[in-house]
Amino acid sequence: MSQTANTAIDLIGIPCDAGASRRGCIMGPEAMRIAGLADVLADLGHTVAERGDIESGGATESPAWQTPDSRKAEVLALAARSSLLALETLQEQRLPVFIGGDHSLSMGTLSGVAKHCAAINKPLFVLWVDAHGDFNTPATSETGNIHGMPLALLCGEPDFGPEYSGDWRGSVDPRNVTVFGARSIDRPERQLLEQRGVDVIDMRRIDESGVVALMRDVLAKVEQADGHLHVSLDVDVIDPGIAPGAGTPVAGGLSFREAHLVMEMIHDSGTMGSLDIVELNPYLDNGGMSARLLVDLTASLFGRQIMPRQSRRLGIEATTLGI
Ligand code: HAR
Ligand code: MN
Ligand code: MN
Repeated sequence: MSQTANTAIDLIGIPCDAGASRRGCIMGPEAMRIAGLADVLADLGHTVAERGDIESGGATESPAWQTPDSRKAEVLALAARSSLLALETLQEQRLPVFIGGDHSLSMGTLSGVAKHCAAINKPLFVLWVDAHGDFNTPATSETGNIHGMPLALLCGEPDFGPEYSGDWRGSVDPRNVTVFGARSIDRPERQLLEQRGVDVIDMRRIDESGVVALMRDVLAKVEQADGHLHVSLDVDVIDPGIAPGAGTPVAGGLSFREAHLVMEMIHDSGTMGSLDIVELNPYLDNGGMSARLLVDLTASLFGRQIMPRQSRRLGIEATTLGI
């Protein structure tokens, strides 16, 4: 399934911050609603269902009072529910948009997506758009924060103890993963990413080659394999100057137009079948600035265009398709 005109989209909030060290991204789903996400997508001609929030358990208690074990348990319980919901939504031919919440939620969403892809025999590709690699393990992490680990767990790293067992473990092939926009990767994390064959498109490569050439290669692989593309969009990939609502900001991120261009190219490829929007921290945001930017980026992902243009794939005017 892809996001052609009139896609059935389910908006699913996953309010959690137990995977992060700074609180606040539990408010991310509500901020995205206030910034108008549903209306913007409906205005593009899509059929949008607001599915509300996944029950997040004990997240109201301050993590400072919680033990690392109880936070871990909370992350894992939420992942189990998210995984089921991802699978169910895709089985119903709807495109799930998961709104976080910290990035640990992707172990749940992606494992459900992976199950769906396995059932319909479609190769799964992951585009992890993030300042970070999120490829730490409990053995390599300097912070112990689970939002820095989901990709490693999904890609089957053995360093995770039995308490991490679940469908997510090893459900993603690291050779089908691209990290895009990276500029903060811990040393042992870098080694693992290299060893497992993850393609890390760091900011230097983006500076040197530009978004277009790099994204064309990424998307061509998915198109050739007729794959399902899962996009996991971490707000901190964008430069903190224009997206301050991030708990772990890193200087030197994607510009406004670079970020939009990535989204526009994904849309035009017609390959995206599921999406996470994560790490928005409204508590740190500047009057909704980052939330609004994320809503606009999502609009680009779902077909908003400055001017109508030739569809690269079909070779006909996009306007005649109503997109
Ligand atoms: N690499 C650091 C760690 O493991 C920072 C991870 C920050 N992660 C996110 N998601 N904000 O990308 O703690
Ligand atoms: Mn992340
Ligand atoms: Mn990040």
